[in-house]
Amino acid sequence: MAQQRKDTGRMKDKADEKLNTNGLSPYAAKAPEDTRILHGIIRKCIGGFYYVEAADTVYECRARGIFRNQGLTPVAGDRAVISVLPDGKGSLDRIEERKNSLVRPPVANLDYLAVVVSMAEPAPSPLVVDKMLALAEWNHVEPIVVINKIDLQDPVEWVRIYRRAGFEVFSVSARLDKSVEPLRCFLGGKVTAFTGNSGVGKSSLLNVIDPRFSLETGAISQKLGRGRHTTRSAELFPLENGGYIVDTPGFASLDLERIQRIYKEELPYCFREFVPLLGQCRFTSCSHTKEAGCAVLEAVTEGKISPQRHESYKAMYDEVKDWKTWQ
Ligand SMILES: Nc1nc2c(ncn2[C@@H]2O[C@H](COP(=O)(O)OP(=O)(O)O)[C@@H](O)[C@H]2O)c(=O)[nH]1
Ligand SMILES: [Mg+2]
Ligand SMILES: [Zn+2]
Repeated sequence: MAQQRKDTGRMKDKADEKLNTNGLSPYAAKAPEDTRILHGIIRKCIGGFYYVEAADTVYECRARGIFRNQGLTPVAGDRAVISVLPDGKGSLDRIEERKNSLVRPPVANLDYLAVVVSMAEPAPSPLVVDKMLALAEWNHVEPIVVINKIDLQDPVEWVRIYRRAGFEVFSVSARLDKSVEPLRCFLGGKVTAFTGNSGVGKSSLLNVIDPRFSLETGAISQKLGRGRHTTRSAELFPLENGGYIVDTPGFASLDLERIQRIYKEELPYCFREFVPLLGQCRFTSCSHTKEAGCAVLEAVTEGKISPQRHESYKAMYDEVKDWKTWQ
């Protein structure tokens, strides 16, 4: 209550400011005393409206012109300050500085990016997984690895590789509710986006994590067609045990050029198990792909770094090696 009164006061000051400059208060007809200033989180953006959850209510808000002027696009996950008029209409006034953000899906302030991979149907692609993990690292989002469909294939080797590399790993099956329990607990109170190839079971898993989701899975989502599915904007779904989940549509390609440029100088830092070794190679310009005296290659030989991870690194290095930071 005290907070509200204070904020209303600030609003009035703002109105007075305007009054001094153009002689007309923009709030004159809107009873500023009744405008409530609230802090919340953007749940989704649709058709120019922002749906902001604040004080247990979701308000439909229009963004102020200031965002367009600043070239800033608020996205789901943004912490927002809104003002709500007595009729319930809201305006998105400001967003807080972001802790991190992703371009695909457009979402901000993630605690985790859950990279989902299936042990079979479709068979797992190490390169796809490692690219997604690297993109998360590059964007300062903590990645976790979720290995699904363990009812079809033993995940032990994958679990070993990714735990060893330093990731939190969950092996689950959307067909075995109990297997999902540790993951469900882990996600409580956090904001997590799920990503991974189409068909790995993202939507199925989310439906197990929280049955209220009732997301379309498998055949149904295929039938709706790629167009509709991929253009859908990101949305934060609240979890029963606190926090939010973002289900993202599957992607067609993981072309770094189109998604996000990671330069060759930055790439080794996107493989977390390489980081402690960087600076220990014989040559300062070491690309960690073939050089003599490379500390990363030595670690691969000694079995400290997984060859599967290093193969992905080399493939990504090939993709980015000709990009120049000044281009
Ligand atoms: N055997 C098995 N099938 C699964 C599992 N999880 C999902 N599926 C199936 O895999 C297909 C794709 O699942 P879906 O959730 O739509 O994948 P998404 O594209 O990643 O959202 C569907 O036919 C699901 O029934 C699992 O753990 N085990
Ligand atoms: Mg899906
Ligand atoms: Zn090296």
